[in-house]
Amino acid sequence: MLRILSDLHFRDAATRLRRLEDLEPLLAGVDELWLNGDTCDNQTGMCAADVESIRRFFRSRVPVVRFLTGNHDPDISTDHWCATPDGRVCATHGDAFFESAIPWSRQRAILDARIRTAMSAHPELDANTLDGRLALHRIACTGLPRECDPENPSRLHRLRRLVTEFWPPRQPLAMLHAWRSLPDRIAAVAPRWFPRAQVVVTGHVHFPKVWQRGALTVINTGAFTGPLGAYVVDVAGDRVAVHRLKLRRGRWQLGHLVSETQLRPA
Ligand SMILES: [Mn+2]
Repeated sequence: MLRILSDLHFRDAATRLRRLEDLEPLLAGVDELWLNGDTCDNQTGMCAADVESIRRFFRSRVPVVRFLTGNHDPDISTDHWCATPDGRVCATHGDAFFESAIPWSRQRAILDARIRTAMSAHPELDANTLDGRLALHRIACTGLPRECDPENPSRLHRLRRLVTEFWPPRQPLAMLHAWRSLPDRIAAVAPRWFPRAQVVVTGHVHFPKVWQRGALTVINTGAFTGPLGAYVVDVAGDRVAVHRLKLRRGRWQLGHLVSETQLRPA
């Protein structure tokens, strides 16, 4: 069985994932695991050995682990998206569907400038292709310092973070707009970017939800931070199941079934 998780934001003061060991109930019996970006924030206060210990944790428990990059861990690997061998299920963190990568961010202007710089430095990267867009975003996000220290657990700092995320109000509005427009954005590029996909899985916007757009199912797995919680996606044979994740006695487990998709023959 293939399992897909995203946005663990491990070590972030705002994540509900306290210890990686708390994920163990979700790793038992899994043949392949895709961690679909923002597994951690490796651009702020994390050394290479810290990231390596995260990799080791998952690799010692699951036979095949793919660490897909996100905007907060843009160089955790060189895998920016992946697909099952038949191409019917595809996953990428989600920033590729937005020209500005993180349109709701306070750092959007800085990020836009960094993306433009990356485009002039790498004219061979075409922002209209999946690989080109993702490569440009990863170059722009690598080394981008955060405004706040994600690991600082003090109340005052977390309050400051909350303010930087929700003020000015343009930000929460842009976040809502990004979330609402996500399935249509994916449906618009899927024929070119994921031509055989029946299911596209993303994270990034931190709002868990399943949408149907014609024959395409779009799944957002939410996040371990924030109030809205997370989904997990399981692919076994022709069945794609989405469950809510719940924390029970400090351990992460499958909650109720949210949706089920039967894949058509490839
Ligand atoms: Mn995230």
